[in-house]
Amino acid sequence: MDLQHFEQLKRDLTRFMMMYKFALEELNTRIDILKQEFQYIHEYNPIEHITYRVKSPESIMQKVIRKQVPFTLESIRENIRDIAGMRIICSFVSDVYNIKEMLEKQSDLEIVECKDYIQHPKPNGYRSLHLIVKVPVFMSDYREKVWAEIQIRTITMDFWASIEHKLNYKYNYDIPQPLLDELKQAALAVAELDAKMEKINRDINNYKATRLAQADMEELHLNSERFRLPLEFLRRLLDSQDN
Ligand code: 0O2
Repeated sequence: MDLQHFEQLKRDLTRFMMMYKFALEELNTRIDILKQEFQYIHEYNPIEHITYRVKSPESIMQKVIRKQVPFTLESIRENIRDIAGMRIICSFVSDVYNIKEMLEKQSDLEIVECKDYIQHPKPNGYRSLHLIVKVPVFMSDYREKVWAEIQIRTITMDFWASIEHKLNYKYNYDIPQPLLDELKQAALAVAELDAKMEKINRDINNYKATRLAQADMEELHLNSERFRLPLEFLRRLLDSQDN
């Protein structure tokens, strides 16, 4: 290959990778707005943290070979749908589905596929919710829809997945059976912990709802003016009605 061709190819590749970077930045802005809006309205933040990455060329190549798709940029663009990858980590399982619902409401974000490994864990115990989406990226003279994968999971699911990933790396994807069994047990324990935390979350929400109702009772609204109503005042009035 001559130098001119090589430089052209490098330019094409840079442009190719750049689109995924832009798609992730676009997604990140959207998620950040959702997060802030949720915080304002519900005084609660469902997102612990977010990470994102553009898949490395090495990793793209391995996946192209594994999936046996043609080695052209067009084919890679169409067939490898997780070159742009975002991971959203939440505290509770209900948050995972709340975030999914919020994303579904964004009309220009196309959710093409949802892989629910929470309802249907992988045989090794892996749990997470994966959304395969098409993100609109606006360039100066055109708009492109870019494939991206959004993984949404709880802190504990993420902890399990990172340990399993490290072990696979260490054992070169040939983890000994006893360790695989232990990992599966750990995945079940994680699912149990998530269910317990979810119950605590429900209790906290119920408590908050009662407190809100109570706070409302403690105030009298007259047009734009608010008057504090001491509980004692209410109690005395109620007592006098009873007599
Ligand atoms: P990396 O390094 O995270 O990018 P498909 O694309 O549908 O043909 P694929 O890619 O197997 O097939 O889809 P799937 O099942 O949705 O998995 C995509 C990603 O989910 C993986 O990306 C991992 O990040 C994660 N994942 C899936 N299964 C497991 C698992 O058993 N353990 C862990 N730790 N992570 C998992 P990559 O490309 O494999 O790697």
